[in-house]
Amino acid sequence: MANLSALAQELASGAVQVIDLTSPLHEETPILTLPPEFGQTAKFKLEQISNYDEKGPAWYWNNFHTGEHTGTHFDAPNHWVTGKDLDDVSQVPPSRLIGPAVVLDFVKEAAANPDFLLEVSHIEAWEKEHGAIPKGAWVLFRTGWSKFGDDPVAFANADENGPHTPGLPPECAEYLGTKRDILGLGVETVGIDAGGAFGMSVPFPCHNMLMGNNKYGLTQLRNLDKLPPQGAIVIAAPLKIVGGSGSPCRVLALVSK
Ligand code: 23J
Ligand code: MN
Repeated sequence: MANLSALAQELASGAVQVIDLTSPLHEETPILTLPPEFGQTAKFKLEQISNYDEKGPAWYWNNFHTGEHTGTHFDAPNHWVTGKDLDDVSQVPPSRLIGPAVVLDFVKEAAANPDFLLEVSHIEAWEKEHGAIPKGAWVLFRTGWSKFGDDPVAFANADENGPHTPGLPPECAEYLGTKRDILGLGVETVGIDAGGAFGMSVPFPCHNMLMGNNKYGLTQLRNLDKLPPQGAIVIAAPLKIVGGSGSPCRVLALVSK
C-alpha cells in the first residue's frame, strides 16, 4: 500500500519541499510571435468586474483574456496537426499530469550559444551518468533562459532572422517522442521548440514529434535550478478546457530535501 501519510508528514516537516516552476501571469508575460502571415496568440489581460465598489460592494473579481499558450502553459496532443485526433487538454488523463522529473542541465551551453540544440548523444550521456529516463517522466530541459523571463525582448532574443533560443533538432525530438515512454518535454523558453525551429528540416520538430506521439509540452518553466537531475516529482495542472489545445498551467515540483 502506498504511504501517503508518510508523504503528508514529510510535506509538513519540510523534508519534502514544494517548488513552484510557474512564471507569473500578467500583461507583460512574454508570448510567442509567429511570422506575420500567421494568426497570433493574445497576451494575458485582467478586466476588473468589481473591486468592493458599486459594481460589487463586498467582492473583488476579474474576467481574464488570454491565449491558451500564454506564459507557463501545457501543450496538448491536439495542438499539432500530427496529434489532431489525440486528446484535447480536457481529455488528458490526470495520471499523465504527474510523473518523475529528469533535469538535463545545459545552462553553460545555452549561455555560450543561444541557438544551442540538444542532441541524442547528450541524452545518452545524461543517462550514462544518472540512469535511464524513467517511464512516465517529465523531461525538463534546463537552459537558464528563465532569467530573461521578465524582459520580453531578451526572452525572444530575435534579430532580422527571427528568434534565437535553445531547443531540439528533429533527430532528438523524434528520439524523445518515439524511443522513451515519457509524459513530455518541459522547457524554460516561450515554446517547446527552438527559436530557429520554423527553418528546420522538419519545422517545429518538438511539436511535430511529441504531440504526434501523444506526449505533452510545458513551457516558460522557472526554478529548474532548484531540482536535482533526477528524483523530483512534477505535477502539471492545466485548465480542463473542453476542446482546448492547451492551457496556462500551474506546475509544481516535489523535492526531497
Ligand atoms: C504555434 C505555432 C508554433 C509554435 C507554437 C504555437 C508554440 O510554441 C506553442 O506555444 O505551442 S512554436
Ligand atoms: Mn504551446
